[in-house]
Amino acid sequence: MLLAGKTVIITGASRGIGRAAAKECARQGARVVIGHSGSEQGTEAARSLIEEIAAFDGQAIEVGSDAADPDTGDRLVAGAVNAFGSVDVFVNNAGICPFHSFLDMPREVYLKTVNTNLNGAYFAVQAAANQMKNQGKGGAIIAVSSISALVGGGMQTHYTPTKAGLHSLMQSCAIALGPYGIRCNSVLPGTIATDINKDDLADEEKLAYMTSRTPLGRLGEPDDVAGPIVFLASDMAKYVTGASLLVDGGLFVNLQ
Ligand code: NAD
Ligand code: RM4
Repeated sequence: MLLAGKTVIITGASRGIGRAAAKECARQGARVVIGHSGSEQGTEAARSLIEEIAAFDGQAIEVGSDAADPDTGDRLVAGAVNAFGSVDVFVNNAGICPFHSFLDMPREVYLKTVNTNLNGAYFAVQAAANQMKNQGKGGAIIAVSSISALVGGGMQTHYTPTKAGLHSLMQSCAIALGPYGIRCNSVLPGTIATDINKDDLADEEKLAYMTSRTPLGRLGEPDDVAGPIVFLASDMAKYVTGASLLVDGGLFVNLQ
């Protein structure tokens, strides 16, 4: 029960990495706020997650609000405070990666990616941090960045800068929020099989290539990222701030 008594907000928690993290946080005793886009599909998925969590006597609520909207952070914090009375952990996970070539990148695809992955995240982190500061007992903020914060990627010129941005945001927020006991870290997943890359990895050659580049010999699963998120959220990591944790099966270090 590493997170007993804590309230955890996770954005993009209706599926993929966010869903696995939400479930593990609840298993570890946290009360969870499931952030999702507010679409019909997102709402349905969030409700099914609440049921899964309730099945082991965990507590969760859902808040639907577009991650790109600068007001979403305020809505998530209000939802958490109304339901559970506090915000102790904020996990910024929502993200998109509509794979596209650079020279003909449509402006709207670029702007949607940056607004969803980074601009909305900035204001959400700010909202969560202000709530934690006002509570006066510290907290933990975790950004789901990526291995792509450190290296470039084909068809990802719009995406990798957002992941580098989140990584950098956590470093600077660690300085800004350290005096309030609020720790800020990022996890850098490698290639995790989820909806975000389902089409990209439907190409069997690409799938075999990414798998062969990974020393642990397999792609990641959402659950592989949940433990590291719980660790950074928990008091086990009480002196860890401004750090980033690769969760990539060794992909990053595998030059040759
Ligand atoms: P996913 O597509 O399964 O999940 C993305 C989540 O973000 C979903 O819950 C989705 O509803 C939510 N989301 C998307 N747009 C949103 C919006 N406008 N408003 C609110 N929510 C929105 O993919 P995933 O792999 O679980 O991605 C989660 C995070 O992990 C992303 O930030 C992604 O960049 C990051 N990541 C993924 C991988 C990977 O290989 N899968 C690797 C590194 C980092
Ligand atoms: C990650 C990384 C993965 C890719 C996903 C979409 O950050 O680049 O390889 O599949 O994004």
